[in-house]
Formats: sequence, structure tokens, C-alpha cells
Amino acid sequence: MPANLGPQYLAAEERYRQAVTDEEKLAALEEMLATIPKHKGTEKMQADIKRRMARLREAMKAGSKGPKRKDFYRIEKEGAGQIVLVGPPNSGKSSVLKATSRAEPEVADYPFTTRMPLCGMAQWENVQLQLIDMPPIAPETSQSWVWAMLRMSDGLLIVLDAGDDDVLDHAENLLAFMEENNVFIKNEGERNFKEKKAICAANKCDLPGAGERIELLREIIGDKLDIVPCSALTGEGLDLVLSKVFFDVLEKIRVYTRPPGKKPDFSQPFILPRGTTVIDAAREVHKEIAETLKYARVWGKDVFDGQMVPRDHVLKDGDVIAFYT
Ligand SMILES: Nc1nc2c(ncn2[C@@H]2O[C@H](COP(=O)(O)OP(=O)(O)OP(=O)(O)O)[C@@H](O)[C@H]2O)c(=O)[nH]1
Ligand SMILES: [Mg+2]
Repeated sequence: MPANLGPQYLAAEERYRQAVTDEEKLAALEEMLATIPKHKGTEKMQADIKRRMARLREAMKAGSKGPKRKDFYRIEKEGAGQIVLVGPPNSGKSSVLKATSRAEPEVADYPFTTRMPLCGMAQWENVQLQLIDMPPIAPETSQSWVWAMLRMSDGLLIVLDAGDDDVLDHAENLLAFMEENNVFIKNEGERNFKEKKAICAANKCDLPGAGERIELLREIIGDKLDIVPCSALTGEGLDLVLSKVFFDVLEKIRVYTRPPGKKPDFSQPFILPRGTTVIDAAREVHKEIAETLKYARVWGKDVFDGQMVPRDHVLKDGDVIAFYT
């Protein structure tokens, strides 16, 4: 008898295959059991799922007695979004984290310096971005938690060494290796959980020949990735990298509210998704405001000062809004 598995079951099964932690595996198995069609044709599969669940529960009970394995792959998100630094050995990932945050990662002139993830908050203007430094992406370091962290992030910052003659090969190998491990870069349209937004920091642009290599990179992988020259050593370009992380990778904007009779507080932006409308922003500020909103006035780039706008007006980065209820 054919099993006739539904889409919900198949999605749960895919989640099971991708699961890294025991908790994730158990949750996926529970959903598989709940959504599998219950008839004679699936009896064996049902028994198998139950067996796997029992085994997992046993393993989890046994594991909780001993010292706990560290959950690298679950760094709590903070700030405007979580960005994972990705790159070949020695490209300057740790140096980028060090130059943009208060974190103190180990930096060294030999490859495979970084072994564990380390996060830091990078400040760009009035926005905080969570950057996670990672071991280099290479067959030697290809462990499931590395890929899980890439997938769970809000986006990727690919760091390449523009001072290296082999940078093109490194870039192509990196992207191919990521795809082999089910992490795809997709900068347009809807994305599923395997597809990530990314930009590329062409680091070490202070070194001789970097300019030509960056041009080559743009020719070869420029349609896939925005290439932003920078130097963790001199600081050049880092601001632009972070602004592109905020606008293009995280796809966020900042808006400010103007309470009646007061000045807006520019140190406290509301960080909202690109495409946010006046009514979306009102909901974000206060539910009651959204319920009773009549109109709003906006000060910004695309409107004249204090222009009255309808509820479905799309906001731009830097807009100041006054809500009228
Ligand atoms: N000239 C120059 N050197 C840099 C720059 N960024 C990093 N470096 C040097 O490149 C080497 C590697 O830097 P790391 O930051 O440790 O590189 P990584 O990508 O974290 O390396 P792994 O952790 O081994 O993957 C160090 O010697 C750094 O000082 C830069 O912008 N310019
Ligand atoms: Mg490192």
C-alpha cells in the first residue's frame, strides 16, 4: 500500500534531516508522528519513528547527567540582526570582528586560528549589529554545527582576502562548498531556510594588487554578491560594509517617532523591515495607536516636511513620524 505522505509530513521529515540538536530532532519526530497518515501502509514507519523517539529520549536523559555539551549553534540574537562571518582560512574574519566591535578574538597570520564561534556587537551609526566570528569554512572544519549556525543566522558576511593571488579560486571553492552543504546565497525574492542573503567584504584592500583582484572578483561573482572593498587593518570601507549589512542583508530601515510638542529622539530608532508602512510602524510603537490611528505626518527624504500621509504609506530609512489618533 502506498504511504501517501502529505506535505506537512515531508516538511517535518526534512526538518528531522537538518536537525542538529536532540531537542530539534525530537520535535521533528513528534511532528512526523502527528502528521503521518495512519493506515496499514505506514505502520512500519510509525513504529520506526516511535523507536527513534524512544532512543533519543534515552540519550537525552543520559546526556543530561554528564557535563553539558556547549550549544554553539544557538547564540541568542541581539541588536538589529545576527550576521555570521564566513570565509576561507586567514581571510581576516576575526580581524573584521575585532575592528568593528569590542570583542577580542584571536588574530594570527596562520590559518585555522579560530576554532569556536565568538560574537560581538558592531556599532554602525545608531544601530547595533551582532557579528559572529567563525572557524574558516574548509573541509577540515566542516561540522554540522557550523552549517546550522549559517542557516540560523539572519544573513552572511563573506570575508575574502583581496591581498591573496588565489582569492578567485578561494571564492569559487567557498561558494561551491557551501552549496554542497545546503547553504545557498540568494539575494532576490523569497528565501527558504537554506537560502541566505549575503554580501562580500573584500578585505585587506590595503595590500598591493588588491584593486585588480577586486575587479576580477566583481566580474566573476559580482552577479551573486555585492563586493565591498575594506581593510580591517586601516578601517577603510568597514562603515560601508556595516551599512550594507543593515540595509541590504538585513533589509531594515530606521524610523523615529515624534511625540506631540517634542523633538524626535534620534538615538533610539525603531528598527523595522524594509517596506514597513505607517500602520505597521504604529503597531510596532503601540497597539493602541494603531487601533485609533487617523493619519500621520512624516518628515523625511521622499516627502516634504510634515507631509500628511495615509496609513499605507511606505516609510524610508530616517523618516520621522508623528501619529495622530
Ligand atoms: N594587510 C592586512 N592584513 C590583514 C587585514 N585583516 C587581517 N589581516 C591579517 O591577516 C591575518 C589573518 O587574520 P585573521 O583575522 O586571524 O583571519 P581569519 O579569517 O579570522 O583566520 P582563521 O580564523 O584562521 O580563519 C592576520 O595576520 C591579520 O593581521 C587587513 O585588512 N589588511
Ligand atoms: Mg579567525
